[in-house]
Amino acid sequence: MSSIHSHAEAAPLEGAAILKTVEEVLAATPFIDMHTHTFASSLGALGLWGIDELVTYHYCEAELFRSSEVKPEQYWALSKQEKADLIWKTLFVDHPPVSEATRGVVAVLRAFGLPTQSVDLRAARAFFAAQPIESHIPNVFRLAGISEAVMTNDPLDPAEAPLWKAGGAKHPQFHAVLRLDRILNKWAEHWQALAAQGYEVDERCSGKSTAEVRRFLARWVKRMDPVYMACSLPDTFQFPENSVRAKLLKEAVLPACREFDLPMSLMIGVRYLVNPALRLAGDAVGRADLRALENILREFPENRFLVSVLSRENQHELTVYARKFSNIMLFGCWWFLNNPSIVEEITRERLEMLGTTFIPQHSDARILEQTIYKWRNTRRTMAPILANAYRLLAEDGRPVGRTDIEHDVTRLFRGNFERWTKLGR
Ligand code: FIX
Ligand code: ZN
Repeated sequence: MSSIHSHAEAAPLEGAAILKTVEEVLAATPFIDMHTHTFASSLGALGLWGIDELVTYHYCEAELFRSSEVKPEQYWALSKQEKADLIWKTLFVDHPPVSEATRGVVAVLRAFGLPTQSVDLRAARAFFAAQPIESHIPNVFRLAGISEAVMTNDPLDPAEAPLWKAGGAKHPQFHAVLRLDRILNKWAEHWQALAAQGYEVDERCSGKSTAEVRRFLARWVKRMDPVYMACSLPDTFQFPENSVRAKLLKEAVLPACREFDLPMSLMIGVRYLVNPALRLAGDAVGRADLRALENILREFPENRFLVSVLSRENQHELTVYARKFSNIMLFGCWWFLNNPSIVEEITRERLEMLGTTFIPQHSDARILEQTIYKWRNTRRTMAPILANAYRLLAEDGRPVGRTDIEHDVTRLFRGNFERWTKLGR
């Protein structure tokens, strides 16, 4: 990254010019979307896209049950199109779509020049049905202002694993991640899947089990070439702990991350399926005891961690931990935090306490076109936050130029992730 000193003096920015320049630089910088649930087209039907998927996003499903008399069991019995029609009528026709999730669908329709106030989804369905996915993906990424997306890939997913064994997903705009929730959080349910593949593991994770899990991870690192390993963790997560999860983290996953020089992503604070009837929409949030994270950061200084925490109440102490340990990179305003009012609060605090040494956001898109509105929202929220920081810096006596802004925006939305992973090497 070039030195910033030469240009700033040349063209110090003042007043409205600061915000205008920040907006221009945010718009012109292609971001790396470092956590999504989107998939390269070579992974086929795993990748969700189009209007029916957008409208039946689990965020919208959660909101449907607040506005409709329909019961979850009745809803799940409907076809995908019937579900989408019901949600469209309930959340977009019967009521103005003012929530973040419903506004997002409107923003996607407008991005493609589609009507946003139709009584039905016929026009949108016809449009998306006419899009060849091979050209649609780069077009969506262009509209979203991202150069590449990082997937979430589960080596024990019966629908996904065979696709990787058959050749996987070589695509310049998609990077893989080895997602380990089934192994770390649900060992009792999934150890047999490893045993069935010839790994000498057992339910109590004894004997050769951790070494065999390392062998399994090494096999999948070679197969997927991931940019990091990842796991979401409950709000009750503890470390150290007398548990299979803690043992696997310590003896298999973190050593494998060191062996392959990969960061480990810890996404902490989920209360899984507090309402199982809502399926994917049934998870909630809980405040976590971040001393578990403190212990991990201290005990494994040779490991790099990408960390996102779900609870708003945990954010300040999390940011303080990032000042204490240089092996943690904070990322994103995850899931229930991905609302402009909360993103603003968290991002201001991080900027004040960490400068530009964090990754402000990821989209967590489950449907391809969601990247468009999620990054549009992020750019819209980030601009005044960064402009305010530069205004204060200029007032304090250090003029700010366009190069400073380009430097920081690139660092926040590309450089930090590239440095933390091997993407930059
Ligand atoms: O664990 C995760 O990666 C979460 O992002 C998802 O499980 C969650 O369902 C989601 O879609 C959040 O936006
Ligand atoms: Zn996610």
